[in-house]
Amino acid sequence: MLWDSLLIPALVVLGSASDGLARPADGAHQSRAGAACTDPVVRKEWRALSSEQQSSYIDAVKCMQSTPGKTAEIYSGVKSLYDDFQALHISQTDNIHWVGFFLPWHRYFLWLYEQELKTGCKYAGGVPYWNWTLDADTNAKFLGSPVFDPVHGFGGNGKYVRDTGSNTNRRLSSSSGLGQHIAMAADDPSATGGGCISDGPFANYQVSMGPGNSTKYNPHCLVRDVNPSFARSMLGRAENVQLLAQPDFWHFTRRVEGATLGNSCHSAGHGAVGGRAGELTHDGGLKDWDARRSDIGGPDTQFAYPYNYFGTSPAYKNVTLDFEMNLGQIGGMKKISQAMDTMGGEFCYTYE
Ligand SMILES: [Cu+2]
Repeated sequence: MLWDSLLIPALVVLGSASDGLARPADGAHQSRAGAACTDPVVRKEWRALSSEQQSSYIDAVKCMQSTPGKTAEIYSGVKSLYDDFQALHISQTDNIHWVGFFLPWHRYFLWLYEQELKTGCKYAGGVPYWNWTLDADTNAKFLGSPVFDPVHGFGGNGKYVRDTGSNTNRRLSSSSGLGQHIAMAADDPSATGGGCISDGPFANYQVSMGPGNSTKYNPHCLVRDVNPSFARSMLGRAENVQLLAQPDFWHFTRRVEGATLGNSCHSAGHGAVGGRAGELTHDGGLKDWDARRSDIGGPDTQFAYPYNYFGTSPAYKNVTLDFEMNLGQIGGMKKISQAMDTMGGEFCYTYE
């Protein structure tokens, strides 16, 4: 299982430093459509990076957060390049989850973010990812994950806030079903934080938009609410084995998102870290490659069959490889077929 971690609105994105990755100066590793991808960018697990590489990545994220964005005329909340991506995700939130293109959309989204790190913040290399199965064995281990390290990571938990039942810090106050879904976990009595974070490189970061689906400017502190019990339930090795045992893409993506809006590694990624807001995506591997690269399935409409979250008959079609995904002003329209191969089309990256 290859994991990449993208924590969009209020958290931080794991991406990478490339100091240790020798790349041709001419950028030949970048695949253009039709060009062979012979020297892919390597996305590495956070703890596989040197401390210099970790710092280099954190610096690049801070650069994204302090460089003017490109979509401020469309979204009043956009103040930075980082906000461009928050706004893009917010604007698409109710279209891109519990659909057949959940994973390819987020794959493209993360790749666009990786490209902006390079072009906007002089950063080369791949976004790091978080293999949370290494941390989800025990509560102590999860709370002590290197990802939360205040010096060599993204900083730790928010201050503890008692859940009074109306505390918005403990509830992802979204109007969508997704928000309600995550709130189930965020109300868990084993939640340990919920308040503004107070350490690490993003302690004073002001989140520009949200909570929920608003793209209006609403600066507020960055909140985390680490929930190790929730993490252990869906982010451990046992669930990973189950994910990889799925027979095809459709079964796999349903399990990633939660087939009946129950817990899943997707919701656990939100609920075990974010509290009020957070986002995680995954690149998965199932069958042999030839079968996998053309295997897609699921509805084009959020919460349509088999989820039927709002009833049994929303109008929908099943997606095919020709389905066009909306990556907004940053990425435009992309066919699912363009997102099936991390070393084909515009993509040229791999994981280790
Ligand atoms: Cu998402």
